Amino acid sequence: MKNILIGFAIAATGLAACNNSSNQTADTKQGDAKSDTAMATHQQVKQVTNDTAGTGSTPVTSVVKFPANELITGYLQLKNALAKDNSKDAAAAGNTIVATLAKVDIKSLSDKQTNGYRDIADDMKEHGEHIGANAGKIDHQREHFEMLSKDMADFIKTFGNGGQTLYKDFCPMVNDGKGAIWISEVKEIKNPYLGSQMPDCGTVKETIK
Ligand SMILES: [Cu+2]
Repeated sequence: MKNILIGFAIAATGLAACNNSSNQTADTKQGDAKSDTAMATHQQVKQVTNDTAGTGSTPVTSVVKFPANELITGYLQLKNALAKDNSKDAAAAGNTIVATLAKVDIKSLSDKQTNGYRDIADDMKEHGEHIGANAGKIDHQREHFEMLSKDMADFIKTFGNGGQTLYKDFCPMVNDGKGAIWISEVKEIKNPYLGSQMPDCGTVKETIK
């Protein structure tokens, strides 16, 4: 009887692997330390925007024009291309992300924002460039996408979701068994790491409204 129970336990663990078990450490690890600063920066963004709008004396051109939406859109295009195993479109989206980052007028951000942004943007740029330069090497693109997705999650925490509901998804089967997250605009799972091999592997871990 004991053996049977152990057998069940093992089977249950195996099944849970594609669902929810292994990522809890990942989420908690990433969470608390960062969220305080992230929230603070986010508040700051709002405040600055309001101030600028309020003073009236500020010329329209100096209003913070931060392409948060464009960056998110570029990332989502990349994510969808990878989910379709389309390395060429993924490369194009990687280049779009790099081009969008180049448009950011860093002088329009406050010092505090600039620091938060620089860390994320430098990293994003590097991954965008590698993805753009590696059409035809989808495995390599996916490695960079894994790191870019963490940047994107940080970016959204800091600068918001651009007004659209987003989902933070997790697949425990990739990244040498460590699992990986991605950001999606649809609730349905479409795995960008495994593509057609296992399109629906993963779960929604967080809804970002
Ligand atoms: Cu690379």
